Amino acid sequence: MTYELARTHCGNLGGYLAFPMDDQENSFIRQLVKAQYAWLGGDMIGRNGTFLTSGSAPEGARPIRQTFWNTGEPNNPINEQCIMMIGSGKWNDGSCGSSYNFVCQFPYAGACMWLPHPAFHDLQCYRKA
Ligand SMILES: [Ca+2]
Repeated sequence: MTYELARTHCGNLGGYLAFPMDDQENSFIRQLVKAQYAWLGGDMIGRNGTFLTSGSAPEGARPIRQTFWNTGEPNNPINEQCIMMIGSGKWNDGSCGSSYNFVCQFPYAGACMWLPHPAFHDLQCYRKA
């Protein structure tokens, strides 16, 4: 899905597009998406060059504490305003309209029991500790 569709989809499930706030969470999401590209819940849409978390989290948009940009990234604030994880677990600023896998994060226990949703087999579940 595109970034916005992934974000909306996670919201409709009662969660939000997962965003790692530290190395442990980044490694965890990397394990879920394996070597595939995946959207993370961070973007600079409507902002002037500042990446924040997506704002779909219960806390709203938050500053990004720790970044894991790949070498040379972020490199395109005009056309690449959404954060994605590449296979290595590093981040890239990607084009928001591109379709990638994604991980939904849920702020409550038990959310993963019926996931992945059969209609969205790319969807992974991340139950926040
Ligand atoms: Ca880029």
